[in-house]
Amino acid sequence: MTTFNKKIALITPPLLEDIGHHPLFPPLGLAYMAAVLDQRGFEVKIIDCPINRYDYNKLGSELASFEPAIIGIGSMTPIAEASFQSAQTAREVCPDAQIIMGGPHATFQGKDILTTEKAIDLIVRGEGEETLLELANQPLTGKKLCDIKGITFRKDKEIIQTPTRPFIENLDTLPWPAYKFVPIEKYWVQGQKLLSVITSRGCPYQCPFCVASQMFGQQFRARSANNVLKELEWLRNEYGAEGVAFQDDTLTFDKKRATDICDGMIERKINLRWGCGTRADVVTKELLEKMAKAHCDEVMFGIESGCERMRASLKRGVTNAQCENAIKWAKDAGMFVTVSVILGYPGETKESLQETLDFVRKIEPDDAWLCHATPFPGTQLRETVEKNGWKMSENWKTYSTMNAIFEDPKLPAKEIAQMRKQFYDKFYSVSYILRQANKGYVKGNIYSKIMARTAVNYNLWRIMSVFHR
Ligand code: B12
Ligand code: SF4
Repeated sequence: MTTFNKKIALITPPLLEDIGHHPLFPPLGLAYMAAVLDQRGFEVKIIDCPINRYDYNKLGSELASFEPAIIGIGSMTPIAEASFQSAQTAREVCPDAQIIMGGPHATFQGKDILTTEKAIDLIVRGEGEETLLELANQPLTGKKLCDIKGITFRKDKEIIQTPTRPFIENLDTLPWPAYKFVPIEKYWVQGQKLLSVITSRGCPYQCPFCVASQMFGQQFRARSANNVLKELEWLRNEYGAEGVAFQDDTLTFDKKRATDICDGMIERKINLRWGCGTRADVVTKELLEKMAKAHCDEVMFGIESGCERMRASLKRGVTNAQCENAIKWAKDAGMFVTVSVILGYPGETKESLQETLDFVRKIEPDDAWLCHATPFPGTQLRETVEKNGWKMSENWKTYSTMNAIFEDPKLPAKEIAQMRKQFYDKFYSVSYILRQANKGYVKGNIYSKIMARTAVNYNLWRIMSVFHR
């Protein structure tokens, strides 16, 4: 029988020091691939640098002692530089390993990455489970790289892109994420053990600022309610989860399935607090009430604009009235409601921006993410900015949605940033702090607790910056 090195390391790169950080969530994508590889007899190690506070030296020593045959690295655009640096570290300590990069950034930038990043051998595009397994099995099957779908690789001086791999049709066939390889005891939010779950992939909408449908397909592929409920019970019983964050793009796209999940959570007394994101046009009052009954205490709506003209450019197909209704229903049901908004999309004017900010103020969400329109690789937005010949940042670190990335000659980036700041200066008011403190400390909503503190810190920072001018 042929024996070969079956060790595979999967890496989330160390944190970049000079960019803002989100709360850390377990690396679901890596945990899914680890589960598939583990099931097929591979020896897997996830090196989760951010949560362990590993730097490149520690990453190097972890890799050197494991001696993997394959090293897989995840990538999101703002942390691309950390992924590249991780690849260099990996190449230094494991010169013979095959170094693979996957995730949303690599999927759309494969050719450029392979041109400049010599430490990286190969890119996996889109869904990784089946492709990585095929690559891992290569010593056994002898399959040539050009016969493996969904990859981009270097061959002599050429860069070869194989055909796109069909998406996994039945997500119930996937094993649940192998959290046993992740230090999940470290993923606590406000003293609550919060794990991530994803119940669907793919998005039928085509929002021009988003890569969801290019990454995971235009068809909404969903796990069955029963499969999801069993995973929730497993997370609670096996890992002591107290809450879960549903990472679906649009959890309630199929309202019947969402209702079945909620009914199951109630009937089976799953008792996990949870949050999710969705669109205002795929919820009803009844569904939101049921979600609250099933312990949903946070919902995020991508409303994107308050100006109907801009929302049409953003291809949202949702009206202000639908947004207002959904937010009211969710708040009435007792949930913490976040809205996300895109500022400065091509066609935006000072007036449309003001209309959006006024709309957000009017609907009074518990939190508002005001994101600068960001031309991520693979988006139609990037194509538009390129076609218009506008100045655009190529420094991936700036792609956090907190900064303007391109300069629309009709609406200076500086002006957008100023209006954004003015919005937050007013939004995090004393009455906001009192409202969130009441919802958080009296009624027990953890998101409100976090926001009460965030708003206090924001105001302290504003006061301090006056003295430091
Ligand atoms: C959870 C989440 C986060 C979490 C944590 C992410 C984490 N720990 O994985 C937080 C809150 C930190 C976050 C932040 C941001 N996020 Co985010 N996030 C998500 C979300 C909702 C789910 C990710 C997930 O778990 N997916 C499920 C798993 C199964 O998919 P996956 O992670 O992509 O992994 C699969 C493949 O990509 C591939 N793969 C991934 N890594 C690797 C590695 C190898 C070696 C291989 C072979 C394959 C492979 O195989 C995996 C299995 O199929 C996605 C949307 C989505 N539906 O995916 C957006 C998404 C990834 N985020 C996005 C964005 C824009 C951001 C932010 C920039 C902006 C923002 N305001 O939120 C910040 C940037 C953070 C930073 N500093 O880098 C974009 C990515 C765009 C891009 N080019 O990078 C996405 C795709 C949303 C979208 N539709 O536009 N995010
Ligand atoms: S923003 Fe949401 S609805 Fe639009 S394409 Fe992306 S995931 Fe789909």
